Amino acid sequence: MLQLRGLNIRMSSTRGSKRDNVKQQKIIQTILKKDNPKKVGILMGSPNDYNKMKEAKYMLDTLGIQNEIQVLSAHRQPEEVAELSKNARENGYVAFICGAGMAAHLAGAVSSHTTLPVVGVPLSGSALNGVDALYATVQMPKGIPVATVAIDNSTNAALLVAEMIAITDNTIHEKLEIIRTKTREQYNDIELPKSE
Ligand code: C2R
Repeated sequence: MLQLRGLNIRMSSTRGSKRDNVKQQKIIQTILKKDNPKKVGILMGSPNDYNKMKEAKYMLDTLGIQNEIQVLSAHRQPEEVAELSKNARENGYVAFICGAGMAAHLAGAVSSHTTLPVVGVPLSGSALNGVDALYATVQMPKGIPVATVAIDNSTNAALLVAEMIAITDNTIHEKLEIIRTKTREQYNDIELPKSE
């Protein structure tokens, strides 16, 4: 007997038809999913970062990967960042994408509290055009890793996280292959203007 949130599910072993067993497995999987939904956390340091970070959400949605996007600043809300990242695994997160501009501390702060993968997106918009955030995000000390993508490229952050998930998820793997083929085909037929 499997017990989940007060529900008792009888596991049929040798008795019961194959169809019943498949049905039962599906019910169990649905309950497990509900109890522990796997999701990617998309965090950004300011609401002003949303236009750049929404691209990550768009890509994850396209791939059918559950995600949650929210504003959370390590500088302005250090305790909330710690709370979220310390309990992330138990709350169903599988990875984080953190976008921040200027003195970008967010991705590193999240990574310091969890061993889940963290991808940092350095954001432009400052007087230093994102180079400040790039250096801050990429230059993590040994032991606290942050995978850093190009300035403002939150799409690549989503693709990178999807590739991690695809190591054990064949459906996501197939979708990634389709996207990759489409990207290649887009560049195969480009005609340049003829020179005089
Ligand atoms: P405001 O526009 O809200 O003043 O923010 C944000 O990501 C944003 O790009 C200006 C910039 O500050 C960044 N910020 C960080 C962090 N929190 C906010 N880099 C952090 O915790 O790293």
